[in-house]
Amino acid sequence: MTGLLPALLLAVCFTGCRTVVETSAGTAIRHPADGAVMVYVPAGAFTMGLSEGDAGTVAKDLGQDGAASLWAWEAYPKRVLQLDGYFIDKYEVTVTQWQAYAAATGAATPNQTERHFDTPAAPLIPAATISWKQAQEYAAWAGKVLPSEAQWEKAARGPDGRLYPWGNTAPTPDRGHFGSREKVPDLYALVGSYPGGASPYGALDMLGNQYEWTSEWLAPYPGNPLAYKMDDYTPDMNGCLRGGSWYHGWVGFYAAKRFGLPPDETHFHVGMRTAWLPPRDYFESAAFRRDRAAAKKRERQLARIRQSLAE
Ligand SMILES: [Ca+2]
Repeated sequence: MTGLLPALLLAVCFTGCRTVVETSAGTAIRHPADGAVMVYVPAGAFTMGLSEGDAGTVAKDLGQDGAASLWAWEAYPKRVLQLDGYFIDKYEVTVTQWQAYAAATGAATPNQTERHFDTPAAPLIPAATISWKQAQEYAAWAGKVLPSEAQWEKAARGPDGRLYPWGNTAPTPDRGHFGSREKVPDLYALVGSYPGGASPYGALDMLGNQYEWTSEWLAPYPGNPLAYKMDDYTPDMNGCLRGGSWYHGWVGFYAAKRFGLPPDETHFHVGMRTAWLPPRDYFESAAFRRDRAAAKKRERQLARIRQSLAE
């Protein structure tokens, strides 16, 4: 059967030898429900979390005194997990997407988002001031989910245990909306402004710009020898966010970074992105071909918008 499939499709044999057809890493689609460009993260193993050695390296890279300054104990231990394949938004959810959602459902519009509805930059402005519940409701409306922590982290760092989306070199200003170690930026950036920070799947702004809600409560990972350090703020007290933010600066710009906020709390540097598990047979369907073509078209539109804003 493999020989009959288009080149982009791969037949993969998993446990029990159920043959699953999927596409290659980073293949982009446009999701028909919310118009998001999404990239594919293939099934398979990835390395999650940090060793204490990794944490020391990250602390040095980020100019921090040590792993404790990063609260890096939240990311212990380092281990290998298996995940099914999924799509994840290439960009943080934007004001234009939130506007369509609000128009379709009557959902509340965060003030910070509403202010930007009419600007030409709206398709590139990250939606902000979103609570955990609002993020969950948006994802459900689109027929998607918030990424689990593992899905978020694999999308950010790929299968090979790298510390940052681009590899193992310290963050630099071309990799994300980081500001400097001495001064954070004054505001978010337009989504996708830092192609040099792309993850192995092409996802952008995984580090920096807005914080991104996951589907999970912040809790110690199984086997964490320093789990007691999280006793005061876990379990089921804080929803977990990922990726650091432009406002919180250089303590958060590593792929394994975790952060928590109470479910009802949000801030101007809190946004989201969604994940989607395609139905069985999606990759052999006309819908897949349609969504892939739509992604190419949408990327050209976004490039034109970006260019016109720069002129
Ligand atoms: Ca982000």
